[in-house]
Amino acid sequence: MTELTFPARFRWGTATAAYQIEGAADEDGRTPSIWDTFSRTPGKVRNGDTGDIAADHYHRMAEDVALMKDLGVTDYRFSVAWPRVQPTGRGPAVQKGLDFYRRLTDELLSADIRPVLTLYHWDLPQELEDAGGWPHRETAERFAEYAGLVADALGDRVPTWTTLNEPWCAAFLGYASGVHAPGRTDAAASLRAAHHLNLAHGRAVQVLRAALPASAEVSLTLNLHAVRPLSDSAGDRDAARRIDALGNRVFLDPVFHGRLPADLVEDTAALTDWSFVRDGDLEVTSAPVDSLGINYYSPTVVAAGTSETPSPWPGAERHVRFVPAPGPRTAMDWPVDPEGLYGLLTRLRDELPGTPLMVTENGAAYDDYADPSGEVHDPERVAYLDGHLAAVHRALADGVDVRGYFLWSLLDNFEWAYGYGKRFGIVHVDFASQRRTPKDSARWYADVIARGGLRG
Ligand code: GBH
Repeated sequence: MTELTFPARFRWGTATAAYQIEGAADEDGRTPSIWDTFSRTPGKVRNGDTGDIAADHYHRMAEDVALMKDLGVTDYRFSVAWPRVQPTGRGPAVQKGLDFYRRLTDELLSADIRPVLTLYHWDLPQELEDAGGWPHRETAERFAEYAGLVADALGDRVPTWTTLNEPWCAAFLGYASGVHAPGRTDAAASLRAAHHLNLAHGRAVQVLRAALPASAEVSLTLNLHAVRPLSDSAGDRDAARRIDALGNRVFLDPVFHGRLPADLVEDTAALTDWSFVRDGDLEVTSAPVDSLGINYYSPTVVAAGTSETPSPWPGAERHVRFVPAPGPRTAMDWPVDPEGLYGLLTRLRDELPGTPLMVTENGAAYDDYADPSGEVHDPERVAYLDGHLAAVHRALADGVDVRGYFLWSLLDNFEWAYGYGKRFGIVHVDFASQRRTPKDSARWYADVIARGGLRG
């Protein structure tokens, strides 16, 4: 079989997020974020797990960078914990918090790994939630100020900046279905949150452009939904249109086209008149970015019907039924379907010509097996990753400008509402001893990077 070779300059990365790996929740001036509050609230996270210690990355950062160096990755995508840098979400930066990220980026640069920094991966300072959170307009301005603090401190050493990770999850899992922090179930508030996240992104882009060197790349990451109607019926196609609006265009249109999707405004009219979108906002949300990051795990199949409330799909509950996609499943029970990734990439090639794309997350949770010698085997994860990278290769061959791929995740970590029970790492973490053991998938990825492609 022929090898699937990737472009010589393709970026091969791994990804993590602050709250999922760092631990040290009360150290060096860090105060609670909404995820500390949420995870410490009984019943919110499986098994009562919290990020208090997580993978203890705050104290093991150098060891973790060394692991990546062994893998041969070219890039590392991490997030900065807002409550470490600006604990109350207001006022000056905490030097010790910034120092950690300065040491991390220096360690990466000396390992010849490019730092890709995300400003917000869901850990809003609790004080800002107490003041109203993302449904409150001022939070966007607070975020822009925080972005400026981080840019002033790290702008000389970080080449790639991402404003938000998955605002869909922040808005709709956080404020509509309530399965993520802060756990609110207010459909109308979640739509305000979505707009204010777009506004926060745009304001941060403006601040970053002013603070960073001209060579810096500024981006955002969306968890886009590969939506498919169950059948070609008008009702099923309408369901797919609604979920495309609420899952994709609610962010893509304001950010890339400076407009709100007209059908979304109509679909949600019973919840809001969207008057929180003020004159000039859509110019801010569409401040030009240098690329778009896409996180993809599994496809979404929908049909005409109804779904349970509270749901993360405000206004769609009486029109849309979610249909389990066929085929194999991961340990999250998410369907495995690389075609969904291929479909998203080719769609974006057509809809956003000239915008370079990055797969900023892709990966899978599986139970892995340690053999008596201590080696950790995860054949399903290798198959999942191989299939999805083959889809990326096919997209490249079809003219999609995909610049890189970040595997989620480097380490087993705190999987949000699922706690430590779900493992996405290519490096196993024993959470009692904090021992790291690269899995078979880590060796497989190192081999892919070394040969610059798949064995075909
Ligand atoms: C990402 O979110 C996060 O950025 C990351 O922190 C996290 O650890 C990682 O993924 C793994 O979860 O109902 O079966 O159709 C993922 C966002 C949104 C993806 C909900 C799966 C539902 C799948 N997820 N979606 S399904």
